[in-house]
Amino acid sequence: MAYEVPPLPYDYPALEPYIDEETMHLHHDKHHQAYVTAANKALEGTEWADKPVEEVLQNLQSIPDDKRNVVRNNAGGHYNHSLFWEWMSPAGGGEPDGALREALDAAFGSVEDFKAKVKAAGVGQFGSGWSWLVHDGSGLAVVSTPNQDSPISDGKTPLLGVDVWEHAYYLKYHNVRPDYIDAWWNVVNWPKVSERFEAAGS
Ligand code: MN3
Repeated sequence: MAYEVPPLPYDYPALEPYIDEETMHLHHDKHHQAYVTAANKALEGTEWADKPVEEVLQNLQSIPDDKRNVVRNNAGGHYNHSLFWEWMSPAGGGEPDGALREALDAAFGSVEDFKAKVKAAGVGQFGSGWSWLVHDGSGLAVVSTPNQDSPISDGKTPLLGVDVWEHAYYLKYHNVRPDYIDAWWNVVNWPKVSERFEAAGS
């Protein structure tokens, strides 16, 4: 079945004032839709057309040469954004707790240190990309990727990701990516991060 943009799990203005309504409309309805449309077009008629997007991204080397880049970018865009909407919530913010908090403290020293690392990776990503908390099979790590490259293609499980493409913040934060990342923590859906952390078998 062709991919579809999942509905937002909250209303477009729900993340105000941190993420503005117009950005959410453009980001979800236009940008995410464009990735889905292009991914479906590229995969149509191939053996990968009906595969879960995770499986496609874990097997990019098997995608036909003439389609690999467009699939990497657009199936990646679909997967990353489908998660991104769920990593935010109008009830978000605050602090992680439970096993996730213990693991963040153990891996990074403190939640504050962890946030600083995610911010540094996001600010340091030249051009478009993402900053991530991943489980890399042995433990937690913060990594960045360019474009729509997803950690899942490198055998890592993304537990949390912040989109640092200009389309994610430019209307409200203009060129000031660090302010966007600082504000973004106010909408982070920690229970969703915990759920993925526990599912990663940590
Ligand atoms: Mn985006």
